[in-house]
Parts: sequence; C-alpha cells; structure tokens
Amino acid sequence: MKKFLISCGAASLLLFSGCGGSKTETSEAPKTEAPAAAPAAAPADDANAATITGKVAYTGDAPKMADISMDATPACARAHTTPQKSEQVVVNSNGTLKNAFIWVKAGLPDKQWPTPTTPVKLEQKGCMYTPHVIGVMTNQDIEIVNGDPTNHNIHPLPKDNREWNESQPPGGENKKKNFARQEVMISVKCNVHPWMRAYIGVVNNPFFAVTGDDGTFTIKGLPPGKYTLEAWQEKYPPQDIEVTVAPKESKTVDFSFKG
Ligand SMILES: [Cu+2]
Repeated sequence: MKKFLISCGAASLLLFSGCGGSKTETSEAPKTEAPAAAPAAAPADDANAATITGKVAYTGDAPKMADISMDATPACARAHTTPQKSEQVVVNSNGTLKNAFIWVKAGLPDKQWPTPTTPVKLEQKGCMYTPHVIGVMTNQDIEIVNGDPTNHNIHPLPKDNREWNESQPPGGENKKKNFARQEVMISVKCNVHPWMRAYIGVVNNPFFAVTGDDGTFTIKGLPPGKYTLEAWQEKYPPQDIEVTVAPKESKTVDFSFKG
C-alpha cells in the first residue's frame, strides 16, 4: 500500500523516507488505499543541490476524531465495515502528524520551474477523498477519479483561483484539472457528501511534500540559499522556519505542532 503522495520514482524530487519500506497503520478504522501520485518534476541536474529532511512532530494528547456517518448514502456506508474518522488531525504512532504540507514559501531564485507532465491523482473511494492532502505545481494536472458506485460532485473552494464544481457519476471519465495560481491551501468539498474533504496545495515551485504515516518529509534539489519553509496543517496555524542551505548540504528541519 502506498502511503505517500509523491511516488518513489527515480525522477522524483520529493521522497518520503521509507520509500518501499514498511508502513504503519495508526487508526482503528481501515484505510482506503491511497493511489500513487505523480512525481514532481526534477529541475535541471544541479551538482550543488541541497536537501532538507525533517519531521512534523505533535505534542499533547491526540485529539479524538469524530466518526463519520455515511448513512445518508447507503452505497457509501456499505463501503466500510467500521465508521471512517475525520482526518482533520491524524497523529501517527510515532508522535508525528500525517497530512502536513511542507513547502518552500520564500527565498527561491526568480525562475520558472518546469511543470510536471504527470498528473497527481485524487480519488473518491469509499466516499472519502484519497489522499486527504495533495500537492501540485501551478498548472500541473490533478486527475480526479471516482472509484465509487455512487455520484460525487467535486467542488474546490479556492480564493485566488477559479472556482468550479462538477459532478462525476460512477464509472465516469477521469477529470483533469489544474490551478493557475499558487495557493496554499485549496479546500475541496463534495456537494453530495458533506463529510468529504480534501486539500490541494498549489505551489509555483517543485519544492513541497506531504507527510505520510511516519510524519517525515524530504525536499530535494534545492539551490543553495536562504528559505522560508512552511508547514501547513488542517487544524492548527501554519508554521514558518527559516533555513539556510549551503551547496550539497543536507539539513534537518523539524516542525512541532502542539495539541
Ligand atoms: Cu461525494
């Protein structure tokens, strides 16, 4: 089962540690399988590129997430043997946060980074958006899939991009959508199922990652420089950390959210 949002391909810039390794189940409810997502585009090979790795820690008692009732749509309820939980705060077994979005918010040289040609998948499965959080570059396609025997209506709610909402019937053709402007984050709802939520981080550079079941992130290929790294999480205020990387340097940057 793939648990990370960026694939482990060789061309991938942003790898989660544990690629190909074991995964840990952390919640009581069975999880739907997250589809493999597209690798981010690799910028031109840079012998001086730096790497930032880190984790997003969580301190305090893990908040109890509410059960989701899907009774209003029997086809959704039937897809699960136990109730799904809200994914607003998912604390991993190692005390880290899943679904945190880490991105380089400031400090990059003023250049156009290539847009990846491979789309990132956002699936509707068991009437949940899977993955819950994805990242794409501006103008990179998001491929939206309906894997359910029921109708969904995808409705992103951007502030700086064009809003749209479209229904997608069972077995309907996959949709390809993209966003032209940087926006962290765009929340996505389903007009049919009020519990469904996803978040899309749209960034005009390829330096972003989403934490998975081990709460870690890796951002590769960074030009040497001084950056503001931001960690976004659905419930808590975003956090910024300033970091300077020298040529070829590997640096650790850890975030910590308090419950
Ligand atoms: Cu839906």
